Amino acid sequence: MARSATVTARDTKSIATTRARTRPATRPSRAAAKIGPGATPDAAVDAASATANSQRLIEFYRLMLLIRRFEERAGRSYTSALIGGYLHLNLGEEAFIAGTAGGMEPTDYLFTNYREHGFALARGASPGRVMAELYGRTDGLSKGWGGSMHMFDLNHRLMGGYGIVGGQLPLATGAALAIAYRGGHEAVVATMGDGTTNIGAFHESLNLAALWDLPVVFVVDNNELGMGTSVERSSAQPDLHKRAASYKMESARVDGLDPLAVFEATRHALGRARAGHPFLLEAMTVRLKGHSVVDPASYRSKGESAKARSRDPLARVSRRLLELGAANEEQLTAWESQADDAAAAADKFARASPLPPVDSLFDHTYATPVANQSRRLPGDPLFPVPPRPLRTLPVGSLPTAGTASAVVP
Ligand SMILES: Cc1ncc(C[n+]2csc(CCOP(=O)(O)OP(=O)(O)O)c2C)c(N)n1
Ligand SMILES: [Mg+2]
Repeated sequence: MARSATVTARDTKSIATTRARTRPATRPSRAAAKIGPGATPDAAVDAASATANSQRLIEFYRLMLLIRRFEERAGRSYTSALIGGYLHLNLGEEAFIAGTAGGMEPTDYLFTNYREHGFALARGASPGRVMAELYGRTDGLSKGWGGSMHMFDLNHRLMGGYGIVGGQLPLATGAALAIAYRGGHEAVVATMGDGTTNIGAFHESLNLAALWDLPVVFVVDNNELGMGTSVERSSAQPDLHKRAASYKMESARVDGLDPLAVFEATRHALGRARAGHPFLLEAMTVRLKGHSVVDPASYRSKGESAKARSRDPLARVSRRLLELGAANEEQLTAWESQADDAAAAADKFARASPLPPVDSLFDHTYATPVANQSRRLPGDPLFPVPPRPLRTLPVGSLPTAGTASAVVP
């Protein structure tokens, strides 16, 4: 499939213009209406929590902007053939990521899939190191060995980054089992796509987590599409959170376009998990572009694509900030350009980072050297493996059928 059929400069621009230029609503917020003469003590509490929520919403929005600008820039570099391999972007899932990561504690562990750049940023990895990983450079989060789908950052307890659909789920369940043995406050969050709920590992993991009361929250990012197949066409029970019932597991569905709702839901689910009740959370998100950057998403009608664009979470949150009076147009514009600058700086850092030396290509393939095996792949033209000396056998020495084996190595 030709890359030219993917994210064009015009396309990215249309996504980049995420902020609907709406007027601030004249209607005051619920909490603001309660302040002033006649306000009750409860109103003061309400107002304080409204302020805290506005502050949190601003932080989430700025993170969402960073993810959006980062992803758009990565998409451009990919279509310019500066980034190789696959590239799956988080365009449309920014609110979900901000809320999920925001609801976790720094000591919690996150296992996710190949659509994870935003999660790496949200967990606190430097944008430059995340971008350098996409470029396959030594300063990358996985030293350039992992690329887009395999980001690891132990410092921020980001445990990958997996290209095999559902591959992260048994590992996350195992990590939760280790925590259960060890004791303590930590918990595990395992995110996945909607299509992943039809993989065997999903059911095996939920079953064991429920049987053993593990501190794990399974989070489904329901962007309504596997690669190109809708949930309705692929899942007999399209209300995916209801699948938890098979395992007597608690579950909920949340609006994945609302970062505060996702934040609250994640905190609640993690609270339950820490108390030994694993949880299945389903967040309804949207995928603004194709499955990966090379997918023109021609299986979606124009109407469906337009509907997806109308659900852009950035436009929603910026509108809400204006309505709440938590930000004005100038602030929104300033935050946009700060996010632009951060993505540009990440790109510059990545391009300046050296490529790993060629002879380190197979380093870290094995945790420990495997006995009697070359570290290089046999037949690899870069690292020729010395041919094995051929043994010529004297005539008549070959074993005949039925005789004890004279094994010829
Ligand atoms: C075991 C396995 N089967 C198939 C694939 C190919 N594949 C990659 S992503 C994907 C769709 C997954 O959809 P979903 O879980 O909804 O995640 P999304 O990409 O929408 O985030 C498939 C089938 C794979 N990587 N691994
Ligand atoms: Mg999906």
